[in-house]
Amino acid sequence: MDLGAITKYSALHAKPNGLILQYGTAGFRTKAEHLDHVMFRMGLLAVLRSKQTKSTIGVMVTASHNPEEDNGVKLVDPLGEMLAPSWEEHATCLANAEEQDMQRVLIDISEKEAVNLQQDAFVVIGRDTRPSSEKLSQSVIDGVTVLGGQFHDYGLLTTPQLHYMVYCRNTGGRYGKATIEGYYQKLSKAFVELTKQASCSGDEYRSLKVDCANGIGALKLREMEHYFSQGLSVQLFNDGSKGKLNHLCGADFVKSHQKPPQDRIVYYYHDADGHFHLIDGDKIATLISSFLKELLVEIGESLNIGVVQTAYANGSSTRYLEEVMKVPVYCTKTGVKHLHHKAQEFDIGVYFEANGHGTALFSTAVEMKIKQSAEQLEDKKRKAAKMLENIIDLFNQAAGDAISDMLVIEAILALKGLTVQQWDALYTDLPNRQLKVQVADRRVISTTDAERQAVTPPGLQEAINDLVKKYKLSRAFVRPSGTEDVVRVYAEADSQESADHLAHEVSLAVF
Ligand code: NG1
Repeated sequence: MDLGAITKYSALHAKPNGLILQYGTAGFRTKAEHLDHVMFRMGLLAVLRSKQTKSTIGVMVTASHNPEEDNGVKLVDPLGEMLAPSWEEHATCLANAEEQDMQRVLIDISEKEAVNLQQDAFVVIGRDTRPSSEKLSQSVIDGVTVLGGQFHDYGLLTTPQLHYMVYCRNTGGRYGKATIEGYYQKLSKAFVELTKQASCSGDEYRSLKVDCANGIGALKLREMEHYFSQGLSVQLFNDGSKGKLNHLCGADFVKSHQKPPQDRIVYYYHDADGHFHLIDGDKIATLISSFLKELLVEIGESLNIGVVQTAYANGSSTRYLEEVMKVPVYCTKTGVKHLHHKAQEFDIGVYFEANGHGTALFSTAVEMKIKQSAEQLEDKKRKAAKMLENIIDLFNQAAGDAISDMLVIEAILALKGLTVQQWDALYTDLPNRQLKVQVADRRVISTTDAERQAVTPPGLQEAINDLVKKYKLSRAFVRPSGTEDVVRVYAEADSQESADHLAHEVSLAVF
């Protein structure tokens, strides 16, 4: 380690005195102007993690659904997963070290993790379209180079695309080519193969209107459009040409306000009475897991499928999956890293957060078995195995990916001949309400049981229990957000009015 160079460069990315940040649900997030030092230091940390794992590590500069003025950064581990929890702690320590202590913390981490400093390091970097992102990703690069790491800057990418690149690079190209064309080609080839087998074709192909939240999705979907132009037509809304990022649009806005964006979103419709129907992550998990189960029955394979949700999953979806579809359901803490980890325990793990983040994971043994079946079986069984093989390719198994999920859903709807309304009718959501509450210090609230029970402050859980008892089919919980400075309140009950009242009453109990 060239300590002199680190000190010199660190001073150019100095930490504002006293600023404390935490590596949360999705890395660090706060106002962009407070993040320069964090970016530089995450560049340093990525090099250490790369040396330790002898693998390529990713650094993504984004604050996804947060307001445009915010920014953030997260590290991507070797198989495209989120950073390991012990390294999240190192990230928090490094980001919060005052200037004079930074070197010592860096050395402490290297020693604790037995990092061989002579080992080569390689880091790949991606960023979203926020005005602050380019400069901040330059600070990451400064951190990488000062510790002697090599890097490749992909520039503008969606987060799941960067996860895909990391996964490809660390699996010797078996998963796909680590280029943007490689990503587009892999997904579009699988999509075209799958939809060829749908009974409706030609003029009947579907046309989708996509809410791009005025962000990176617009850019990347536009690049990808011509790869699958046969079979699906997409029209982009909130494409960044006029509106502001995530302002009155985007999945988070639609899910938390339960109303349409100023323009459009993927998967909602208005019924004959003009009512708004959102098809959320829970419905997506249901569609996908039932389709995969049907294919397995067709092939004659009995594999273990599990669905992973969070406490925000609608109670009706959990009941439907368990009781009607007979699929086991598991609940984890919020944040895709927790769901991803749990989903890895199954032959086929389908995980979705209610807000639509998610994907399906297939064990290596399953992938091999299905490949063999697609070659060896006959007729209908072979067709089903081929379909499953393609659908496996269409999922981004490195991370939940809206573009890949959209193509999976479109292919399943086409193959099953289902309309969005028929899909939505699988079960009826219990009315629910989500609220954000501003408190002096959200860390006073701690939780257990996959965030469904509050442990502190004392008395809070008892108060919630008493409120919940007043309503039918009700459930409520509170937890501190890991991405915003708020406490989130969730309530569910037999009517919208009851869900609204319960959420309101619980939010008063939080103060
Ligand atoms: P927090 O702010 O920790 O609730 C939010 C979402 C998560 C996940 C992350 C990352 C809700 C209730 N929470 O986390 O599901 O998407 O952001 O973007 O939607």
